[in-house]
Amino acid sequence: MVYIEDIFAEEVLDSRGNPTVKATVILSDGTQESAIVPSGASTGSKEAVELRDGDKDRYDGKGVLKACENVDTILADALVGLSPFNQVEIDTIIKERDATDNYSHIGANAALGVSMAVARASASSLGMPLYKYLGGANAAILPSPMLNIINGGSHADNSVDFQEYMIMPLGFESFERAIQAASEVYHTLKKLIAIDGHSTGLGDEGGFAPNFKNNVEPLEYIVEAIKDSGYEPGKEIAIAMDPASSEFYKDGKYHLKGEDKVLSPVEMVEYYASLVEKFPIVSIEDGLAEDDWGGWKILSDELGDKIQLVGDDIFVTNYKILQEGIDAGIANSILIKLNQIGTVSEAMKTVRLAYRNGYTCVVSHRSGESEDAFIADFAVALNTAQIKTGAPARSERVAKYNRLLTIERELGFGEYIGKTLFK
Ligand code: 2PG
Ligand code: MG
Repeated sequence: MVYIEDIFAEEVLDSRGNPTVKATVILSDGTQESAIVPSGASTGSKEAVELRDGDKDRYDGKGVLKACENVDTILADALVGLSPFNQVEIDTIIKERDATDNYSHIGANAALGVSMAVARASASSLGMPLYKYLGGANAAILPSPMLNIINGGSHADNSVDFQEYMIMPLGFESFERAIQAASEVYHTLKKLIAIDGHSTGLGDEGGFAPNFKNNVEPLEYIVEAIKDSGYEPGKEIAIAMDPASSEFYKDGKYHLKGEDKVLSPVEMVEYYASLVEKFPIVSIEDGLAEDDWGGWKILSDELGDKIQLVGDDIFVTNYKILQEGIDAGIANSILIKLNQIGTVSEAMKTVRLAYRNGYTCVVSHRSGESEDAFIADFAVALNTAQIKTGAPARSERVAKYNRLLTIERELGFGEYIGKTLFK
């Protein structure tokens, strides 16, 4: 019987140069696998707690030595000797050892590192790719990517209020062909913004981050870039946005500094409705703020039958909060970020709840990432059919797309269903 022989963690760096947890699991059959935890910048207030040392002498307080120690002691004590093959049992024990409802004791970074590393070690021990271990014979759908090609908000130092302008290459027969199209549009966009004298410097997720004159101009550039690359906007390549509006919501209003506007929730919904009229937008994430449930209801009633409305900060991958959203008729989709909830099987539980209620799921990276491509396998395993993991540039983003290219080739009969995702 294979059992967990050792668990330990070390402090490594994420894509922003901040410390993060790398957890390693060793099994009795000699298998050794690791996982690196990502980290967000525009975080929802109800996310599971990422434990930081707070010691200002190291990494401005962002060290994670305490979280690593919790892996080496609390989690190793609890899990060594157990079979790695029951992920729910492993994750339940991790949760019990924390004994809070938001991982504020051991840290969600400690919890998730171990949870992911146990899953990966199990797959490896059984000689299976991770997506097959997590999803079995049913893992079949290659997700349609949302590629963030213009960055703003708290992911860039520019004038753009909205955090993410993404393209979705939907009208293709394979993931490989879809990524080719996305990469071509990315390069065309670079040329277009350079010709106009804009900076081609990149934001945290690999998208361009120039100072545009307002929040609409990026959409105009993207449509142009799609056309100039020889693709049809809307039909072959659509647009998705994540304004991450909790970041510019204050005292019940939305403050668009880049446009010198202060909008009420109703006006903000009208703003989005007019964008949806003019541009081939199929999905808006966090259009309204996590505390603005009233506004979210208006947004859902107004646009919910036209486009996908993804809840990120508002749901934080939490099944209890998602259930409240479902009951209130809010959104029709949820962003799935493993570190928002703390363990692999809890994220799976949220996905199951979403599916049962007709909500779509978008598996997502964080703005602080690493070479770890766990979420690529996770998206295929759960057949979420959508993933957002940044621009087709910068290794921590590309690692996920490259992994999906490999999975598609390996599966042979994988399905790419972009054409049927949106009406
Ligand atoms: C988001 C994410 C990822 P962050 O808002 O959806 O793009 O950003 O990781 O900073 O929360
Ligand atoms: Mg978001």
